[in-house]
Amino acid sequence: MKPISRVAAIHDLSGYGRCSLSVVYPVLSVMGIQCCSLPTAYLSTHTGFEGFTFLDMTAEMRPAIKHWLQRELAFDAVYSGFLGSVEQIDIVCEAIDKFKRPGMLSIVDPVMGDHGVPYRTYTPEMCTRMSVLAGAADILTPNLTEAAILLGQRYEDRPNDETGTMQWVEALSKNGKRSIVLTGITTREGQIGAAYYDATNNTADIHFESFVGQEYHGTGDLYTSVLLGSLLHGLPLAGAVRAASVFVRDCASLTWEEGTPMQEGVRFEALLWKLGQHGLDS
Ligand code: PXL
Repeated sequence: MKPISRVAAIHDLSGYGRCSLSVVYPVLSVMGIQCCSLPTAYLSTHTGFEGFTFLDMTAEMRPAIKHWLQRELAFDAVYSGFLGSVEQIDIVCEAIDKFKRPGMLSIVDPVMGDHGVPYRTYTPEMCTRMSVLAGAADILTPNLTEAAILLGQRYEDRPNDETGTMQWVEALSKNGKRSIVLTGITTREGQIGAAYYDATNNTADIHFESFVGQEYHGTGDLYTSVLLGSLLHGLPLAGAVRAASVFVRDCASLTWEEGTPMQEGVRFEALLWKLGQHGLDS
């Protein structure tokens, strides 16, 4: 049997609302991957609900990393998402640096906002500094809002055709130095796409799936978790993009049919078994 892959997952824990660790953990686990969490914050719900509580975990993070290093834990990937303070950007950079070893993947989801609007806890300083963390990533998975912030462009000036989209992907890749998966591409009627560049084999394309109903909270976390799980199972980036796109489409479709409100996130639980098949196959 293949040795188990292990991921250091640096995200918030939102008690209610299906995002971040509440999504990352089940997805990686069902894919047969060990998930070790380093929570950036605890929130009663994600930031899309009124009145959420927010406990910043910054003070706990360096001691936790130190302990992991003392234990000589080795990770196949360091995977970061929603961060709770500007200092955490440096902490994640340090973690990537300290856990770096041949074959270790750093995958950074530069979570900052959606539809041109930063999330409520993200300060302008955090958004500016996020480009430092992006610089440490082997794979960066922004949506169009985050891509605009990283490129210093206005969201209103986002590309509206495939040529322009690929120019943004190229600019994000810093001359082909890192792989990019740019999500939420809506250049085709009734479809949603992910534009990608694979720095390991210099290939780029856009993968489209049918767009069902509406967008849901936490789909970015679901998407990147399936992407990472697939990569750790040995799929090339193109195959991982396909796997993540198909799974998120299936979950969104089920959620739409059930009429679940968008704040609740996508109903992935009912379909997790599909990812389990993938884990057992390899
Ligand atoms: O899915 C991104 C995300 C992660 N964590 C928190 C959020 C959001 C998006 O709203 O609020 C707390």
